Amino acid sequence: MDDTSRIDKARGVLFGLALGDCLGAPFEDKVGVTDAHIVAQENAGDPLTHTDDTALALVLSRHLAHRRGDAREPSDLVDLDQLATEFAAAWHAEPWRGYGGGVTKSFRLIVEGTPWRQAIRAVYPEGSFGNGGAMRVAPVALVGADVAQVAELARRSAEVTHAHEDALHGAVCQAVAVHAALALAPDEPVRAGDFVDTVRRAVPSPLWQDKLDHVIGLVERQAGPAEAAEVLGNDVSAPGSVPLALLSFLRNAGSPSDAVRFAIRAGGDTDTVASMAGALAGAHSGYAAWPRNAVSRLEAAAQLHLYAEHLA
Ligand code: AR6
Ligand code: MG
Repeated sequence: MDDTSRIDKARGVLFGLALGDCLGAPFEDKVGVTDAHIVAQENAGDPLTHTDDTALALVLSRHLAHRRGDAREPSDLVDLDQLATEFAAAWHAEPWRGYGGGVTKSFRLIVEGTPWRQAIRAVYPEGSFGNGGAMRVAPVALVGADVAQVAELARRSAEVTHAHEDALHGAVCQAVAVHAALALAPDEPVRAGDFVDTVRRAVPSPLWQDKLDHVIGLVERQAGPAEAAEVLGNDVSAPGSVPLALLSFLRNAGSPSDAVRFAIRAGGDTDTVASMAGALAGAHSGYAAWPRNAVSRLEAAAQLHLYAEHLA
């Protein structure tokens, strides 16, 4: 792949993540949403305001971009202590972005000086299984050289807030899927079976294997958003949202706007599912496939361009 295509795909990922988040946010937990409602949002004149998903993805992108020069081992790209501090600082600066209840309490403790390992167990002793690790993880797919590196960086980027194994599997699942989508040419069809097999090998857990089997079944019978949400879930947990994002992408491969709309029509945690679906669709189709009017209205457009160039 030449430099221009790499940058176009990196932009596709980050702008897809932000666009899905911004378009999905007004529809959280709404029922009866149609494509017409979403298209009206895409074409509105206002700036598009993002939530915690994009806010933390920007922090992770900046972290990876800064550490790239010094990292001796690939795992050095994520410095756990520093990243925990940076995430907590972003929450502290803008606590109104829509953060989850558990992570809000952990960030407050970290800002007050509690070590992050202790802070993240203070709320849920078993750790959070929320989708917060997965929603922001896509930038690691731009810097990891292979599946093993991407999976390791995904776990490291997630574990500073999410200690539950399912949250870590969720981050790995999303990051490896973005990495696999980046490897396909924009005009190349996505073979769902092969694609899901690549992801499956990275999440060795009975729950996740079962979820991914359902994803394949839903692709095969061309399920719509309502059935997809019923079978896979559409909530703030990692297992209840990451598979739905993957399905939204696979059911609409080659048509990024449709992937985002599918995720939003599935309801529930629409900002996060649409954001993850957007990152996947953008990884496959590239920046050029996103509607110009909508991406130019993204609040963080300038930063997204900058980090995409750095990380590509
Ligand atoms: N036990 C019970 N409930 C839990 C547990 C647990 N171990 N873990 C998570 N939850 P959180 P996130 C529930 O707060 O993952 C935002 O809207 C609990 O209800 O760790 O960063 C984003 O946009 C908790 O509040 O934050 C995403 O949509 C919720 O899961 C989402 O929230 C979220 O976990 C991401 O949240
Ligand atoms: Mg959300």
